Amino acid sequence: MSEPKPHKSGYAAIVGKPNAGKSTLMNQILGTKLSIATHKAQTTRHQIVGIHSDDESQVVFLDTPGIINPKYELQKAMMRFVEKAEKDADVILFIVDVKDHKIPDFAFTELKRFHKPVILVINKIDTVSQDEATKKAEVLQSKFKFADTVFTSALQNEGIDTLLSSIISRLMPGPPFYPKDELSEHPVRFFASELIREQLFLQYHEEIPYSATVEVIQYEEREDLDYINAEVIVNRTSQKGMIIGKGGRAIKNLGMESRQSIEEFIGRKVFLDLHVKVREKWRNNEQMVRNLGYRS
Ligand SMILES: Nc1nc2c(ncn2[C@@H]2O[C@H](COP(=O)(O)OP(=O)(O)OP(=O)(O)O)[C@@H](O)[C@H]2O)c(=O)[nH]1
Ligand SMILES: [Mg+2]
Repeated sequence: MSEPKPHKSGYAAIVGKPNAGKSTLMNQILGTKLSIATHKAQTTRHQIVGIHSDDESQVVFLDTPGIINPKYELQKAMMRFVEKAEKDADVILFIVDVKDHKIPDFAFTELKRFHKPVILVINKIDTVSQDEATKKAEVLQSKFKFADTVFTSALQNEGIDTLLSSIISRLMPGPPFYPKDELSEHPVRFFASELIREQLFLQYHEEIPYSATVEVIQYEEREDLDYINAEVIVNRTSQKGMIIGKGGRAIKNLGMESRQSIEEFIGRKVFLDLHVKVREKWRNNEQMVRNLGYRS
């Protein structure tokens, strides 16, 4: 009789440029929408933990903000999350949009610092021919010694199983870090604030989503519903009016869509009390950025 395989566990950091599909990929692996994902770049601002378990393994995924050259304190905090995830990881997934021809050299310099196995994930293969995807991989392979290359469409669930096997094959034997039925470690109020932020990205334009953040002031599980009191915080007074909109129409819509998506996420009725507050230049203030939950 053959020996049973030892249980394996470890951390996998998902890194790459904004909009490469990191959050969509993690959601697809987990089979649930845990990390907000939109068509706009820089949607993710934190390190989002997503846990994939089966009988023989547990992979703790760390979704991260897209790698950028930070210009203000919020972006600096976002890059600290990326660095922390890379430090904590056993395996790094470097995800690239197959159509993105501008991968900066500093991305490879960063990867080299950690001396960890890096899997190249060529994503969005549904948008190009196979030939084009292969060529893209060859160009990137000439710049860094990847442990493996996997082709995926996070959106259409292609290549996901292959990627998972590649990650697990690189993990060491070890017990699970979390109970096997756990999907994440963030409190429900965090997800509520993220889902409101997702609606800010979907419903507002230009600087607004990038200037705003959301703070849940009160979260109360009542008998019949969850009561949530949340604040949308903006950078400048003029942005407050834009969030509210003519006759309060915009914020009404924001509240309605946010409530529905939170209800879908928690599977319970929600009462959402939403307000707007101005905190002058919060984005540029290290202390305020930290106090608003962006600390690693
Ligand atoms: N066609 C196609 N689109 C994809 C694929 N994966 C992700 N997308 C889309 O790309 C956009 C960005 O996806 P996200 O998952 O938010 O990307 P991200 O890398 O997490 O972005 P940031 O959090 O901003 O760094 C969304 O509109 C996704 O639907 C894919 O495989 N194919
Ligand atoms: Mg993301």
